[in-house]
Amino acid sequence: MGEEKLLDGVRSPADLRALSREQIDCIPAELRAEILARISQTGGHLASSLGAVELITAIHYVFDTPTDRLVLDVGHQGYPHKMLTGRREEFDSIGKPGGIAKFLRRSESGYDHFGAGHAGTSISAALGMARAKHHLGEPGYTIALIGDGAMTAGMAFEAMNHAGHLQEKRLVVVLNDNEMSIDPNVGAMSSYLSRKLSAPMVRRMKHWARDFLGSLPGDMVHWARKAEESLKVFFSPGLLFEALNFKYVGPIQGHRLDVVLETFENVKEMLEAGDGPILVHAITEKGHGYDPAERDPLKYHGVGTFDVDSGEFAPKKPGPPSYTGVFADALIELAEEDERIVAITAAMAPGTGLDKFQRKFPRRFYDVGIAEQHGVTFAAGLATEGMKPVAAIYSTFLQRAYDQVVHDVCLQNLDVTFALDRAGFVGADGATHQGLYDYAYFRTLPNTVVMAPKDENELRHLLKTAIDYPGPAAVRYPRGNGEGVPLDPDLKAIPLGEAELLRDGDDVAIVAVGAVVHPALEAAAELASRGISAAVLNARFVKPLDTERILPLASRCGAVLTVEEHSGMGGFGGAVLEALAEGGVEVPARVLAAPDQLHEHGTTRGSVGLESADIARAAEELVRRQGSR
Ligand SMILES: Cc1ncc(C[n+]2csc(CCOP(=O)(O)OP(=O)(O)O)c2C)c(N)n1
Repeated sequence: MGEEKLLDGVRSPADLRALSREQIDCIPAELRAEILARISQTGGHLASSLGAVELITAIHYVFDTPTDRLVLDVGHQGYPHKMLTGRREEFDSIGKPGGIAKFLRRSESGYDHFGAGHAGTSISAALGMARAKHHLGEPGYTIALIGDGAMTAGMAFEAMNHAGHLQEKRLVVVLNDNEMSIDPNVGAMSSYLSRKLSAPMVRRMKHWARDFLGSLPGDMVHWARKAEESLKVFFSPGLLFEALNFKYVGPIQGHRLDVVLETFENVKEMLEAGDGPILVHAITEKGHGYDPAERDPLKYHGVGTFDVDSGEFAPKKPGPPSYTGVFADALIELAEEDERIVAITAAMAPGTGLDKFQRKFPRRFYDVGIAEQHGVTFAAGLATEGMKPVAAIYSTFLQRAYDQVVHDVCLQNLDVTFALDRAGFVGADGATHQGLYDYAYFRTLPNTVVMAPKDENELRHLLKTAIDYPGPAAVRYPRGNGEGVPLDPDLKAIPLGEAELLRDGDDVAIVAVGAVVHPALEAAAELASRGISAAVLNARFVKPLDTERILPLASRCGAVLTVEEHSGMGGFGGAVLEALAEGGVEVPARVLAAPDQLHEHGTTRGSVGLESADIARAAEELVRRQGSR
């Protein structure tokens, strides 16, 4: 029998609010122990959740959730929230098919008011909720909890600007400032925020200034006030927010539960007195309360399974190099040859492999913060002057910068290379992170070249192809390990739009692109054993499409099956169907792709019918259909 915990009696925030002030003091330690015990078994976001324990506990204790809305930014820090809102028992299933999500979904709980996974959305959403309550005449405040990393997202400022303009009385923004994004945060804003003194010192300073002003003769007061303002600008980060019409509260020590509780009680009183919008600035430590994570918060941002006592991760199974690693090495090789190549990441240096590039070429590396939109237009600006920028951004996060891709890069036909990591299914991260829309969002744009390699070796060549191409080019590749194929020593550009016939056949043409080409080859081998002769064409290019190879092959085989790890709508298969229609090739055709639905965490190629056996089955059906015509 384990020790009895107060947390056992907390099934909802109402249970939490029934605890006394003495009792609530035990909750943070219990939550941390629980998060460690659970996440060490399943993997998940650790350091951010450990760092937000007191803030989340205090918000639920002081505010009347869910009437008061707590909106978490990104949602990766939300495990204490999930535990306090009745989902503690479900942590065994986090990130697994059918289980609770690693991020936030409205469908999961009445306490999750806004789905999240991408950064920077919380203030806009919370402001919208506050206005809705206003329009509907409903009670309640809205509280956005946002990290200093997410605060670097442009839309967070758009929302602050709007909230300040509206002087929204029901809105509280809690800035969880640990000076970290996934790794150290970047930007002038970040250094501005960290120019802080401890709260008591700031308070002492303000008192001193007030006493001093009171003692001055009238005409000197004006100048002294100016001096006080300058001092405040220098010592307190609040003025920036005050300029945006927010009442600034802080900085407070975000791991002192007593301080945090008292602050939120005061904030609630301010709200009741009509004193919003309010920004609470809390200083926290990423990974707080767990030594290994405090020492190396980057390592413990998102974890696999690990041993709590030693902090050691389960050993990785040896395997082929990751696509990310192969991309980074190829980019370094290319950059050694061409000084115009610079690399851009939006707060994802380790995730995209660009940390390696940064170590090699620190002056040719830019981390723009969680600012994909700015990152893309910044790349466009670099390109106008003859540089060759490579923006390495996850497929899912580039969605944020779509107009910048269209308006700033493609319409001006600028020489920007987009390296889209994590394309396809992403495993436990789920619906918010699936990379399933990039062919669609790129192939509709004039001037673009859109590519996907069949394996890590081809990635090297397609990266060179993209960088050599003097206009916008995107190359997308999946999460995880490559196929284990040998890597060619030299990089060579592939002629634009040239597909590759990997296996000839007569009965059906399987035209595949990206990481599903190898499964397509396996399917063809399987079909051969059943007496069906399938050709396999590795398209490599989604745009321009190799119609010179695809159309004759389709005509000759009399049936076409396209395969891609992308949404069927607007994807590669659609492009092939368009080309068949345009070319007057009338043969049975089918598109194998991700179906038009949400793909939650744990979705795999297998679960949506994109494995080799599914490809073989679909090809066989087509051949039968063709035979019965
Ligand atoms: C638009 C977007 N870009 C990138 C990411 C990847 N990402 C997830 S968490 C994170 C860092 C967030 O830092 P912060 O908000 O300070 O929270 P902390 O983890 O430090 O508590 C990043 C870059 C994302 N979720 N959304």
